[in-house]
Amino acid sequence: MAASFYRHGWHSWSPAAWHDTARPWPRVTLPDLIINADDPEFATDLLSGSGLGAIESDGEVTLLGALHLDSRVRMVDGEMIPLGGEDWITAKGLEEAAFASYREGFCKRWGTRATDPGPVWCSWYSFWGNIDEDLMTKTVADVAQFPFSVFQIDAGWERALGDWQANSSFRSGMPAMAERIREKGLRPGLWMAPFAVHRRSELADRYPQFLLLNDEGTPVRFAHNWGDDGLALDVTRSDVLEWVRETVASAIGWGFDYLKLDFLYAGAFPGRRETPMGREEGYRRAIETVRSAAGENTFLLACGAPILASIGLFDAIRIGPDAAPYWEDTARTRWLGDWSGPGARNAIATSFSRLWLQRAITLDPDVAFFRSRSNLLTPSQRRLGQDLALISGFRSTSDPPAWLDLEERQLLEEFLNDRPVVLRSSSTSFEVGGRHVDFQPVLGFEDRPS
Ligand code: 9PG
Repeated sequence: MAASFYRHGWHSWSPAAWHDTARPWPRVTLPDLIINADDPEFATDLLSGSGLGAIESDGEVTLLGALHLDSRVRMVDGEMIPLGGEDWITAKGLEEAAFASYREGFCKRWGTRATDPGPVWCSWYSFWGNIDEDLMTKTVADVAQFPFSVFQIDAGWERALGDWQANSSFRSGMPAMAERIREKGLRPGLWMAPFAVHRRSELADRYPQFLLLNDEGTPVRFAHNWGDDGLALDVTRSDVLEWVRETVASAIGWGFDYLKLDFLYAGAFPGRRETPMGREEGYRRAIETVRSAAGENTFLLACGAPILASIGLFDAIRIGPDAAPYWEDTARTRWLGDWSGPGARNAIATSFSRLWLQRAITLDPDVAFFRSRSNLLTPSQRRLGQDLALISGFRSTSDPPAWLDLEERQLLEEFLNDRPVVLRSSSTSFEVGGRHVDFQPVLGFEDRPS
């Protein structure tokens, strides 16, 4: 009898964890959360995973993994059943070795691309969508006092999903913003969601034919945010790919050569495609277009992205849900059963469970926090997030230096300069610069107490 099953969520925010098969996987209650949480085609298929599955019993791991895209592993009566495609490999042994051999097999087929961008400052987890050019200009000057490499502007600069032009908060335009970042010695980074479209955008209005439709012929909704429906592009259309190419090229033309591309799972959402093909196959072709429009020297970070289908083309990928300046939103996790929402615990748990992907692609566990201002995380919770960033090697924060007290500034400085020796000491713990860091207490997702 299998003791536990490694459940691999579909995209960045979808939960990944070892799960005791004797217990039911938490059931997601609200359909509106399901559409964000994981692959909607398998929303009710709780003990199944994207691309691979593994069983652990008495310390031995048996892994079943696909070398092609558009595949799934389902647990039935203690057995793993492969769904989709013919090209599977099985690996048996210690956990690390079994996952490494799958990763290597997968990368042989799809490539490897793991680039280190250096430390990143990102505007999301402090200013959220409330950014404007004065705030960003002032913050760049502060951030430049620290050894950051990238200054990345997150959501809030655009007119709408689909309308990728500066809104009225960035009156001088995005080229001027990129210039101000570069003048301070930082690499300009920008957030975009090239496969997502707001219902009320100009794009949806002008080119309704771009939208992915369901069987009833109405546009597919992949999320609901900022008071509007998020609709998906049909990325198998050549006119859509042409538009994607121009959109990415225009950001590069403005002077941004680090792009955080978000809500990418919209490009692989279920729907009726103009050119019938696998959802991930269509996604893969679309991100090939993105890479060719961006050029080889642009750093591309995938977010909200199908994990396996992104390997080899992106430089880095977010491997967990959004971090947050709080530990856990228990209403959403324990009571609704949705572990894909923002929260430090969700971010750490799922990101930790995807560390086996290291070396295939750079792994972004999301920002670490140093501030105590506007933050409910305790110092030890903050430390765990910082340590995970040091383990993954992708170091980022959204803390504005002006929010930090002296001690917090020193901690940030150390984090940015530090390259500690990282050694794995067990399946749930590491030695980070000689300190023992155990993630065991935060891993795994339990259903609400009955
Ligand atoms: C910007 C953010 C940040 C963040 C991303 C992504 O409404 N939603 O369901 C929803 C889900 C995720 C989300 C935002 C909204 O976060 O992960 O880093 O870039 O977008 O909007």
